Amino acid sequence: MRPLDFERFGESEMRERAKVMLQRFQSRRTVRHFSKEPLPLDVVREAIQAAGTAPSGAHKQPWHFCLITDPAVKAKIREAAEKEEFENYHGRMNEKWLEDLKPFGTDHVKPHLEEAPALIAVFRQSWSTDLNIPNGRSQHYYVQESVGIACGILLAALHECGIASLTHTPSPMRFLEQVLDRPSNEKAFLLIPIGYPKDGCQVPDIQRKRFEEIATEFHSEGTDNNLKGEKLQEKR
Ligand code: IYR
Repeated sequence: MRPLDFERFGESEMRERAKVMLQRFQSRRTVRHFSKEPLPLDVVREAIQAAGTAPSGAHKQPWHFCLITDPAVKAKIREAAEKEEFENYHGRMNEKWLEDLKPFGTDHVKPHLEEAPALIAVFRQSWSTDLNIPNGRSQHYYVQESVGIACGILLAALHECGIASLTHTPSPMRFLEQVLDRPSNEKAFLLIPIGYPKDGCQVPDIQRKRFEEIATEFHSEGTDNNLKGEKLQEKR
């Protein structure tokens, strides 16, 4: 154990930061049309390093990130992803699912897997090698949760640095383990094309749920915690 380094802000600074923070998050959009322009990879590496700060079960850090710019590897990934996605869009996904996807205009053709200047393939590790323990295998815990959080941080970090991303889930994703020659303890988790949006890039006109729709609060009677927005401002 060592003392925590924690930066404590005054409440007005917290509110200012919260406003700026929320505006930044609200402006993040999933992008499906990328410019071929290359990215500064040092920036991408820092975003991956930020993803690696995610909390994880027993601090096992059960993730691995492959950063791919090689056109030959991207082409292989596109070919394999389109093969799986063809099956998905032509039989594996049911009517309702296809209907739900219509507004997003997706299909099995995935040009972004080659056009995006880089792909990040995220792998989850169900265990790792540790020669200091009897069977040489270190168990991992809450792997899905941990890697999910790391991916959330990755998307936020990329956005913060001005890089657009697409969370792509070709399914099944086993081909990524083969194409990228990953060890047997790793399973593909998410494929994230990244880059700058293509000129004139369009995105679906979606609305995000309001706070009241996504949150329920529980507070005791007669505390400030029961006051919302304007009333709280009045009181202060
Ligand atoms: N994995 C497919 C299908 C797909 C599924 C959902 I749910 C989406 O939100 C988007 C796409 C694809 O990537 O096209």
